[in-house]
Amino acid sequence: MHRSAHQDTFARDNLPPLDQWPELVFDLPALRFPERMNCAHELLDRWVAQGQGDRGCVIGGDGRGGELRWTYAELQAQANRIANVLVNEMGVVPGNRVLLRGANTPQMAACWFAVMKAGAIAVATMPLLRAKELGQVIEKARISHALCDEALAGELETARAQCPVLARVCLFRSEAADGLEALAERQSERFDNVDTASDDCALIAFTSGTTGQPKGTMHFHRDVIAICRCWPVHCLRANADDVFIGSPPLAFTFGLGGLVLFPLSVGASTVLLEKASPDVLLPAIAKHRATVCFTAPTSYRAMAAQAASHDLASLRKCVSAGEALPAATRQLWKDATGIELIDGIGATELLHIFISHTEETARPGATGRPVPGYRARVVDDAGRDVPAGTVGKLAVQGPTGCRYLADDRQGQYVRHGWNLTGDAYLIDADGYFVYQARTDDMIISGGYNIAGPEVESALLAHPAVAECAVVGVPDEERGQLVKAFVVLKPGTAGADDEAALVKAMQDFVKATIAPYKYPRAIEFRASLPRTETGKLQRFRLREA
Ligand code: 3UK
Repeated sequence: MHRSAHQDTFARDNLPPLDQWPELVFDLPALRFPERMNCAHELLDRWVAQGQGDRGCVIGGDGRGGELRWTYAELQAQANRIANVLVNEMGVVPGNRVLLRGANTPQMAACWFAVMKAGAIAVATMPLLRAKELGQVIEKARISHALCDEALAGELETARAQCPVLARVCLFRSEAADGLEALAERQSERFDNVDTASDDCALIAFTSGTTGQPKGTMHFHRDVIAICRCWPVHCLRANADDVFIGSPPLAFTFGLGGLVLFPLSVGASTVLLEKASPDVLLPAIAKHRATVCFTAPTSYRAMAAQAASHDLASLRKCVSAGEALPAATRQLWKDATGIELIDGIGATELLHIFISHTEETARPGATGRPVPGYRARVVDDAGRDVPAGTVGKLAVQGPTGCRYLADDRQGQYVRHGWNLTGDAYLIDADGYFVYQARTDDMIISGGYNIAGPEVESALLAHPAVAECAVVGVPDEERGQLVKAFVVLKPGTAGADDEAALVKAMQDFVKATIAPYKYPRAIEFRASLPRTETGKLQRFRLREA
């Protein structure tokens, strides 16, 4: 490791032992990193230094119902002022952890860059987290400072009462005399970035995992740049004229990459929306003439149904991640907009997407092939490659990889130097990786292995199905029974005769995939339980 710029050595002290790290591979010329590197320079300051400071950079709400539009120079000035507040007013020293809490806004992005510039470590948290969960994160990452959107201050104040380690909180998007805007106003718009080592920790991202204590994943300055040089360059292929937009929170690395890092890495602009449900995202795409969209499969499905009433002609690239993309959803979006979705599997542990494809190489039902810079295999329990067409565990290596902050579960995610994502996959005859299920979501019924998402894909093609989830529920005779939870489209004909609808859906599935996979039980629901990152919470349906 290189000489750290961190005075507070907590992050380095709590990395997993080296022999538990995944093997890191830097196989592309673009992945040879210098010893010193601050990612804020690469993504933000560099453009201003190159005379591009007047280019549009970030657009979003100002917190008072108006709109902010910052150029690269303006975002830099704001980030510099906030970095000065962190250092001069709040006493942040390099290596301190700074909690960031807010909806997606320009000011939230400025705070993130300020933390990078100050050589501190950003811990962005999901807006919906409650005091109890915030407290776990604060304790686990020993967070001493926080920048928090005033609108979300309540839960943080409650958490703080239980967490003496959190010494200083400053509220942003605030009119208060001691609010961040007032403090930043008094600071210089110049700041000399802390000269971090490329392997100094830049962020700790907590997993959106649904069970147990949250896990913090540690990523370095060079990791932030590494992800910008892999998937965006080889799969997304955006450019400086693009306008990015989308829904994932910046606290979710899918959102951080897609809505901040990737646009800025190519000199493009980005629209940050505080709320980005399908009914908000659609008009926002039209209003901002957005060209690149990031959201989850279910959001594309919902937007496809309403696409005709919006002008989406500006869109040229649409990215789906977070959950498997059903072939039916890919088709719906293509029919509605003419756009072939780019699917990609990413993980918080690997920071971003590692298997994906371009529009030209998209294959319905498959996630794609390893992104240049990454390698992937499908292995059995002993870590040996399984033959093509056989389901096994996905194993990945690349320039980024899993390093849990002081966590025994490191050994579960990293085995023999490979990251095991917890996904069951197969590789088809052409080398495409085909998602099956989360390994713990595979259904074993009557001796058959059944992947819930495959049954979901089949059901989703039924005209009455808006959303669905398929899980295994305990069954005396079969071990597990395939059960579907279905949300009907509004105004479905025949919805009053449930038995007939169930039978029709079962027959529909049997006609599309192997009949033994059909859902023997179907329950209708008004909605399905999801995480803030849009993931289906299958465990909650199994418990029900
Ligand atoms: C699942 C997918 C099938 C898969 C993420 C893009 O989702 C992200 O990170 P998380 O840590 O979850 C990781 C897990 O989510 N998954 C994600 N994408 C897909 N399954 N097809 C997909 N396209 O189980 C994976 O192990 O929340 C996604 C970028 C950054 C991310 N953090």
